[in-house]
Amino acid sequence: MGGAAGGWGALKAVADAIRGQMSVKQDVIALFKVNQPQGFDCPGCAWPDPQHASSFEFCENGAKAVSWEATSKRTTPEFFAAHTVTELWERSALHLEGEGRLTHPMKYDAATDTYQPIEWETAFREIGEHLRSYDDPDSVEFYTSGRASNEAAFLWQLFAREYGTNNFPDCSNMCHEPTSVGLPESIGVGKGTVELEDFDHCDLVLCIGHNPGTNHPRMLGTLREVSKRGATIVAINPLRERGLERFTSPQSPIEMLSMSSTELASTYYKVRVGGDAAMLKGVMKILLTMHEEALSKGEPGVIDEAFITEHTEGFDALKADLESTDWEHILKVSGMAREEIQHIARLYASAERTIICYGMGITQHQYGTQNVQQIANLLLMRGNIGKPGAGICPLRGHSNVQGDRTVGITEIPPQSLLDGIERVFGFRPPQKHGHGAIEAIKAMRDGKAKALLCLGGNLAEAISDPQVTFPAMRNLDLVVHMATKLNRSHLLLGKHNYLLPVLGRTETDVQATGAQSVTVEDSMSMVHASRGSLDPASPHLKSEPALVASLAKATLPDSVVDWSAMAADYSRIRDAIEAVFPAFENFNERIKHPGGFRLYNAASERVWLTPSGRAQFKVMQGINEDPRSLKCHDLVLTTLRSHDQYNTTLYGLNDRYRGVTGRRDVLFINAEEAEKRQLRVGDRVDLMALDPDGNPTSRQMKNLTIVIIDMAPGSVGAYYPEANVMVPLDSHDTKSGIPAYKSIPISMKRVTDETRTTSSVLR
Ligand SMILES: Nc1nc2c(c(=O)[nH]1)N[C@H]1C(S)=C(S)[C@@H](COP(=O)(O)OP(=O)(O)OC[C@H]3O[C@@H](n4cnc5c(=O)[nH]c(N)nc54)[C@H](O)[C@@H]3O)O[C@H]1N2
Ligand SMILES: Nc1nc2c(c(=O)[nH]1)N[C@H]1C(S)=C(S)[C@@H](COP(=O)(O)OP(=O)(O)OC[C@H]3O[C@@H](n4cnc5c(=O)[nH]c(N)nc54)[C@H](O)[C@@H]3O)O[C@H]1N2
Ligand SMILES: [Mo]
Repeated sequence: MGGAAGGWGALKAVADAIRGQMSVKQDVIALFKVNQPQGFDCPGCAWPDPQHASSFEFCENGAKAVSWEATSKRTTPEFFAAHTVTELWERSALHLEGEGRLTHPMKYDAATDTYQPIEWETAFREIGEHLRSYDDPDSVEFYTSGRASNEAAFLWQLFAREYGTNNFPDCSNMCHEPTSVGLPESIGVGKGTVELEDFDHCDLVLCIGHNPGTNHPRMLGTLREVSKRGATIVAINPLRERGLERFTSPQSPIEMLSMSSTELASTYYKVRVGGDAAMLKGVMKILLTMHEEALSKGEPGVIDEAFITEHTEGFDALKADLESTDWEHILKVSGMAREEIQHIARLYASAERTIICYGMGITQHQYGTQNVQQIANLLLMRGNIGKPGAGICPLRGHSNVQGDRTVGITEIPPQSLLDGIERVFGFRPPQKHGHGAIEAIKAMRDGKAKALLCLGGNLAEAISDPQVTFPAMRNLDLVVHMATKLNRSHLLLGKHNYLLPVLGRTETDVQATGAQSVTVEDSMSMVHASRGSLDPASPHLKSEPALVASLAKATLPDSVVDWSAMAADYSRIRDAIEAVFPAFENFNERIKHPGGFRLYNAASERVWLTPSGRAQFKVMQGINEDPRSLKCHDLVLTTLRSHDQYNTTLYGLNDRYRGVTGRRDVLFINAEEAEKRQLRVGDRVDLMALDPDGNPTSRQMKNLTIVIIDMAPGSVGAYYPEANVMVPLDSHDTKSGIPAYKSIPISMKRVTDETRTTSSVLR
């Protein structure tokens, strides 16, 4: 611990990761082409690239993601022949993916309990036959993880819709769904409104509930520039995250050599887990008071009344809600002092241009959608949307999770999408809403779902409640995974199981008309091309678009879509995307421009695509983000990513900035809370999840080791995905359905020698 984020430590960490996973020659070529005009899009995160970057933007975790994919290790048919699925199930996530890239299409053989190689054509034919045998297309679930390119995702949704369903559970349901649901109601678009350039002009950046040092490391470069320019950065997070405090830039030789670093957040506030809405309401309440006081002294007010009158609706209702919220309640739920909230309000009131960035700390709550809307309220109060240097900035997760939504991966299809598909392809897609991730698991649990097809990801481990999810998946008739590496989802067997290997971003993709590029959309609506340069991990791999097209052809013999033509030439897929979505006008031309192009974002232009044509202040009932845990009590558990992980992919067992090495079986807690319970570093505890009445349930995490960390009172943290055993399937946002991964009421018990059991978490 102790040092700044980035710097030499980051370089060493990359070197360590690379040594284990790939040969040096390839890595140099690969890394230098990441996020370059001619290179491939970094699979690490969705932070945009500076438009005119001529040199390679270094990022430790991007380099890890690339080396993980470009590894020389292989999970071959020989490997599968040597290990039964029962045996593999006992292995950790680290060891499953650690075997390297999948090389052959495989089918599960129950007699030997192993995956066996299968010819591609046989696999397609069999899967097609299974899919045609089901009476109800809504008994099939089409899952998408956010690495899929626009081209793959577009074909995927087209296939599912021609097959007859809108069942699109996807990783977005577990990630930024509150943004996709909340922001359209507030500002008429379900995306962020800022561009990278806005960071050159802002006076204030509020970073709420995200951890860029680990999850969006390239953002630190941007924050560093903001800080050097003298603008203010405020972090609001239950945990003091090293990466948000200071940063040594690997791009800056001077900082590297002098071992100095740039201070990032000038102020760091530790909000209680689940206390953001209370904090935001507190800030807005103070703004109201400041405004009245200023006006009474004849000074200009701090609320932008002209903007509110011209552009918005609902301000009076918001005001009434804020006035009726009492301070005692705000301070209790936020865990912050009134002076701290006042300080944030003053900084905000004196900044001409403010950007608010947020991540999973805001979205993954029972009121995640309302949380997002409180952020929009705060920005709208001072006209901070739709002007340079200001706006809302949700940090998307997977590198193309936003693009997948844009090109049609949604269980709630808008009319324009359905009309577009009918206009272009001549078939009428189903209108009925389909399943999101939670609904899909419930359909499997209840025996209503027959088949699950996954375009990437690791749904079983990513979603809440493995106690329900694992057996639910074993109920299926057909399971098809398209993946780069082996993970636990692939070992949850239905009756018929196929594991199909795909090309990764880093690899060349050659189809009938030659080498292909795909496209992705970053967090700021920039769409650009991505072209791999490494040799494929195996000659038997298929690209995702080609694989989806083959599945569609095998399933829909009377299809009206020319799948072969699109798979042979991805520019034909882009033509189709453009025809369905007018925002992609001139698509193939515009991606030739280095850096790509920005999709039209109405809210950025102060055009509000809400029913009334105005931005909406949205009132949230109460201030507790997790109303079902209102009765609680002392401790709320949040779930976190370590520095050595990419979602359910574990690169290793270290969490460098938080000072954890070699293990994941830890519980983060602050010194005072530990002391209250007479716990010291290294002591062991069992956690019990509480029901809404505060009674312990059978959901437990056993034998976690105490790690003392600078963290808000009443808050504790453990790692995702292990902590998902603590989250019931029905604990989710009432509006968007996102699992409430980030506020789990718990109690804990010290482990003594008599009560000690083995931890299920890696150590
Ligand atoms: N290296 C790496 N990069 C990644 C990923 C990865 O796993 N590894 N995952 C990708 C994906 S899919 C996503 S969605 C993003 C995730 O990126 P983040 O949004 O940064 O994700 P998390 O690590 O889940 O949590 C973020 C922060 O929320 C804080 N937090 C927890 N509970 C609360 C709360 O109640 N309130 C507030 N204000 N804060 C809280 C935690 O302390 C933590 O610092 O990153 C993407 N990039
Ligand atoms: N408790 C808790 N749970 C959470 C979260 C949390 O913060 N806390 N975060 C949630 C979030 S934000 C998300 S996004 C989800 C993540 O959910 P997912 O997106 O489903 O999960 P990943 O772990 O990203 O998926 C990893 C797998 O993707 C496959 N893969 C990798 N690259 C490719 C590729 O290029 N193509 C294909 N076809 N496959 C590929 C590999 O086989 C790898 O094993 O988890 C959610 N779950
Ligand atoms: Mo995510």
